[in-house]
Amino acid sequence: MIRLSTTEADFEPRFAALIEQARETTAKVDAAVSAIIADVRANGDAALIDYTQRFDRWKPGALRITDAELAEAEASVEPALLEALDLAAARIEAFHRAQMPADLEMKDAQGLTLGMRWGALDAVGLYVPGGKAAYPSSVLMNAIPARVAGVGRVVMCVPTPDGVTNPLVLAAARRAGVSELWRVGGAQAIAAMAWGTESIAPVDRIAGPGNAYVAEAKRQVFGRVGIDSIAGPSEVVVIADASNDAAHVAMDLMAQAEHDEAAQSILITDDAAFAEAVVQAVEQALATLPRAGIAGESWRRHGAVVLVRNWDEACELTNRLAPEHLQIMVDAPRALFSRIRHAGAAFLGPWCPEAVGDYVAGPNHVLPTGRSARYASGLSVFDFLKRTTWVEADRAALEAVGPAAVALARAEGLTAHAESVAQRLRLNRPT
Ligand code: HSO
Ligand code: ZN
Repeated sequence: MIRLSTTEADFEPRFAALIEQARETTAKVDAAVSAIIADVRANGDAALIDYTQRFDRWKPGALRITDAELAEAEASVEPALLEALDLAAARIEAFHRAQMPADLEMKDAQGLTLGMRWGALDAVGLYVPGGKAAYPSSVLMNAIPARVAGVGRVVMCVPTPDGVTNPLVLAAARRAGVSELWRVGGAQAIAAMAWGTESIAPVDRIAGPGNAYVAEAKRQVFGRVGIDSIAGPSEVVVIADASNDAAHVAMDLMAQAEHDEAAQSILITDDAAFAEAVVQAVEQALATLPRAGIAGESWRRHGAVVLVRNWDEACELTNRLAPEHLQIMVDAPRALFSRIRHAGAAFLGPWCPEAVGDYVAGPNHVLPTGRSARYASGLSVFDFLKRTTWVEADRAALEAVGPAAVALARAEGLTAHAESVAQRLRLNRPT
């Protein structure tokens, strides 16, 4: 963890170094991944079964997870947990429904009618990691926006290490309206969804997090299908004044840190004593947290406490960090938020820990990491929609705008373009 203060002479280079700090060690797996994709394309289901035997250490009888298996998995989950899933699913659905955009139609002064129509993708594939990052909450966050957008076929692939699937992941898939579930993981799952096999029909877009192999596979199938962003390690910036409870702020920082050794938690405050109280509270939290190994490593390697003179500085530094998550715990948090231009998701006030957004608030928890909030946004219904624009013109409208099109087409040397307009207008041909 580093301590920075904007009053120090070397603040700028140290803050710049914090921003540039490399947090992900991406293994070089491109050759291995292209071999897997080629194998799946050539051998289909047989390749999928082969890789499951090799990587998940068991031989699946059938690749598809049946409705009966889903029901059985769900029956094994505690009712209180199913209720929590239901509450989360309902809230996520309501917020994403409210995002649905309206079509556009306008008639302009020249008499053309112009429009833009939204439509859903036909089929999407969701990748859900197995192992330590098998989050049921992420199943809801990926699948619900797709369903709300109107996607007809939502396919999900999930690895089954040693033949075991997390029943809560399956229960979440059922609630989120996933239409097909396949016990296939890794780069081979991405290849199967992009290219199709005998049993898995190809999809149009693939979303969802995964390990280095999955991320590389998504890169390699991009173009054949659309993909969502490639997620990096999680991060949070907490802007807090001294009126806050240091232990609460410390736990907010640790909530992010416990995701991954490469996660990053940063506190920005205007009070030196409060900063030290939070640092101490972090040490206390680390003494008790079951994931202290991961969280402590993240905090030591990438954590930071930044002391600022005022909230103007806090806003400027936050905009430079463009964090995935931002908590604003000061008086009148909305006023400060209005000056933030780059953040994936913001949580306002002392009663709004980021974890509430991870599970039950309603907005998506799949968010831009690694400063990509400068140009990207969190997952939403827009990831599963596309636009078709349209134009309607009658003779009068074509007479109004056609001559300019003819002039431009002739200037570009594209005679058929020019003629397709000119003949309709019965203009004179060029000699
Ligand atoms: N904070 C993570 C999402 C998550 N947290 C899932 C808990 N489960 C990335 O936004
Ligand atoms: Zn989280």
